[in-house]
Amino acid sequence: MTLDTASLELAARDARGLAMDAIAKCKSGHLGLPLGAADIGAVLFGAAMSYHPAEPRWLNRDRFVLSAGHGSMFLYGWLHLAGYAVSMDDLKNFRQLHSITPGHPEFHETPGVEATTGPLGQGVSNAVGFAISAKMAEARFNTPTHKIFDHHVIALAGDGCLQEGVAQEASALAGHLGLDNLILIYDSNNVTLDAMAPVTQSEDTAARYAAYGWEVQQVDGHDLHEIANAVAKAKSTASGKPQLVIAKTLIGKGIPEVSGTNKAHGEAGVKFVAASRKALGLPDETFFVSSETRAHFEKHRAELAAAHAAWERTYAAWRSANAELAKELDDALSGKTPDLLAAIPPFDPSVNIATRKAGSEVLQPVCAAMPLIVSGSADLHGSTLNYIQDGGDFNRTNHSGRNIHFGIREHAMCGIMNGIAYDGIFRASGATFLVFSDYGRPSIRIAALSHLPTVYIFTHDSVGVGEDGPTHEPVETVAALRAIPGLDVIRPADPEETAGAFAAAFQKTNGPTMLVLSRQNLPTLNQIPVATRREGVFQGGYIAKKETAKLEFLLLASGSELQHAIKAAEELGAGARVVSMPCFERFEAQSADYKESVLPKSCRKRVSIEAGISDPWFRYVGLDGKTVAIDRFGLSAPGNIVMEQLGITAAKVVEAARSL
Ligand SMILES: Cc1ncc(C[n+]2csc(CCOP(=O)(O)OP(=O)(O)O)c2C)c(N)n1
Repeated sequence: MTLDTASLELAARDARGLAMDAIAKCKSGHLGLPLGAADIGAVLFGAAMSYHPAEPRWLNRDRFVLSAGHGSMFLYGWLHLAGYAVSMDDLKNFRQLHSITPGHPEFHETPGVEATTGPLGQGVSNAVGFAISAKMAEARFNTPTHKIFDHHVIALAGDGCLQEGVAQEASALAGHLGLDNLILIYDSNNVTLDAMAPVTQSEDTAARYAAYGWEVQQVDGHDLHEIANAVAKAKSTASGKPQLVIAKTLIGKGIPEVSGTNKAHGEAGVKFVAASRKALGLPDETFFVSSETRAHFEKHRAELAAAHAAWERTYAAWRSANAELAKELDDALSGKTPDLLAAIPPFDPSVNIATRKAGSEVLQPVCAAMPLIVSGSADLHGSTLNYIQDGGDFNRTNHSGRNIHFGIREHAMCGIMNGIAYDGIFRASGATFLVFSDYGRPSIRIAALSHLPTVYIFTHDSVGVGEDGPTHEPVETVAALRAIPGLDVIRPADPEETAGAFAAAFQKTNGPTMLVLSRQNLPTLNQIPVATRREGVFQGGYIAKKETAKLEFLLLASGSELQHAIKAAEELGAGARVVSMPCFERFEAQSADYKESVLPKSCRKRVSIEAGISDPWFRYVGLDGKTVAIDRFGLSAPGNIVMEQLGITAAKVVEAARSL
């Protein structure tokens, strides 16, 4: 690659200036990375990466993930210079209300931002997800005549990201899967936040990644040629290995008073900005970009546009030769989903099966109707039962497989699912035991924040797990998940509610859904019509058994406890109504009239039953009502005995109702 080093050096200087000015203006942010990694940015955006600013979501662009999200001004500065719709005013509004330049990069907010990053390590797992998505897209959509996907995924991560467990899990899996389309650039500056990095790390990162099965290069992160050569080599590798480029950098380069130390990390360098700008040769005018830098990017954009246009021709030819595949891709990108309930046959009413088993049966027609769903498990497919029967396994030699074996890496699984979802082509679902959702929670939270339509098929949902005991019995878990804004938590009661739950989850395109499924068998609730159970889930709460006299009691339940509420209502008599509440979030989204029709305010004698902590239910039972719940950890014994011991019975509901 011939490199216009003079222009790129100037561009790096201008990017440093923009970061200094934006951070000085708002008096907050992180100077260290944007200054230290400016030369890397110049090579990536000014020469090495393939992208098209006029179409930020161009299908075959190289994906760039700033895993070290605290260095957000790095990304905003380079997106601006590259020609994305990030204006100088946007840079001036860094970290201000409703700006498109928020404190940390947020997906959906800024053109060119591929992922929400800031919680360290997440971006590395996202990048692995992007790389898996790319491999799957190549396998599914490329043909011998037309290659429409052949892009790379490039992530920039610091010491903090690489220290995090999620990155370690994801990196190990990337090596195992041989994701040679992934390039991780390690901004190795020997500094973290509190101190110099050696205070907290002494491992040999090159050896660690080599041991994971990566190819490792080391460069001077300020030498444009070295960086460019390393990226070019990484892009053209035939090793079948993911690529780590360790770039040795000076954090805060350009502000000598703080550079190379942990003082450079945040905004401490701001007070030296005026002198530093001068020393870099920047004029007094702030938010300055030289005409040479503008000219460089104009020329570069024209080259990129030519490459994009060439790809467009291939793409058009591919579309006309592969109408069905093109429609499949269009539907995926536009979030079009079929009517899934119509695709799921009704269950035999005589079965008594666990909702995880019902889920397994529902998943098959759902995946037939939506061919781009992928389903993974953290080494528990045998228990979570979310294996796509005719889907094959995704592995280093089969990129068409729809079942992903994540290994015992729950956090990485959830982060990788986010990466697949950011890419927007495949629908990511993943599974483990519900109690281990805590291991993936940071990524689940980001899926909700970023409106990603990920689907978690998490089983073994209560103390009904039984013999494995309290370590494996969720008690506070469902409540804690309900606390995440935008996450639909659906806990179905029987096979037909499970059908509704899966359909609702995969038809939702603007946020994640947690399916909470039982390990133990449950009765099929045939006294409620099939359509009521299925469609009731979409509304989140519905009348499962209507009173036949004046309304006296409202009994609310979710999942495996709905059977007890129904039994209790039979004992309490004609004035008792049972409300199934599989999903609080969906119920809250209904109209006030609908909610009132299900839970009339006039009825204050309310009892809830759920095999979990009582807290979430006070919202519905109010000050006058009672909860039948488990406000302690579980027990190691057969599940039915644990339930009985902890008072999750119809008798307790009757007792609570009669005490009101
Ligand atoms: C999960 C998580 N923990 C803590 C933080 C707070 N934090 C932000 S940056 C940082 C230090 C990062 O060090 P490094 O990756 O080396 O970045 P650099 O100092 O080079 O900018 C910390 C602890 C965070 N953003 N995410």
